[in-house]
Amino acid sequence: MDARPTVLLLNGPNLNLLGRRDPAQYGTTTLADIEKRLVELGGELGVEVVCAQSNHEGELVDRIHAARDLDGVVFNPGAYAHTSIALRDAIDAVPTPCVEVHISNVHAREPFRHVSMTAPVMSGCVSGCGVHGYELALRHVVWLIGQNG
Ligand code: DHK
Repeated sequence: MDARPTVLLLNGPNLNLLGRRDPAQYGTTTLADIEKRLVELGGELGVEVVCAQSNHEGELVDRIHAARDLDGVVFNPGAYAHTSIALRDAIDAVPTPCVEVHISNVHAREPFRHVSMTAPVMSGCVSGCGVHGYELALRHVVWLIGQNG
């Protein structure tokens, strides 16, 4: 039986296109590469990383609700970070620590990206560190699990 804590790596809309989408902003690493690396890093840090991506707000809400039974979440909500009160409320409703990731520096981009609906209910935020931000977020989630456990 696997008693390791479980962390969900969740990616929102358009992040399935990573590697092909606007490489100047998001780089050339694919989502499959990121997921593989996080599963590997999770192994090194003693957690199991499970991965999901959806382009649909309601499905992301359902994934966050289901994360109630998990130990942590690393979440890039994509554009929904800037618009979704539903996702904000879902994260707020679930006690599992959730860390927000943005690959790009959203504060250096268009004004509509400067606001995050979800950030105030997150256990931390990483923005502008490229895909390395996912690793930073996972390390922070694992640290939080250690604090809470
Ligand atoms: C990803 C997106 O899809 C955008 O809508 C956000 C974020 C930024 C990122 O940097 O990972 O504005």
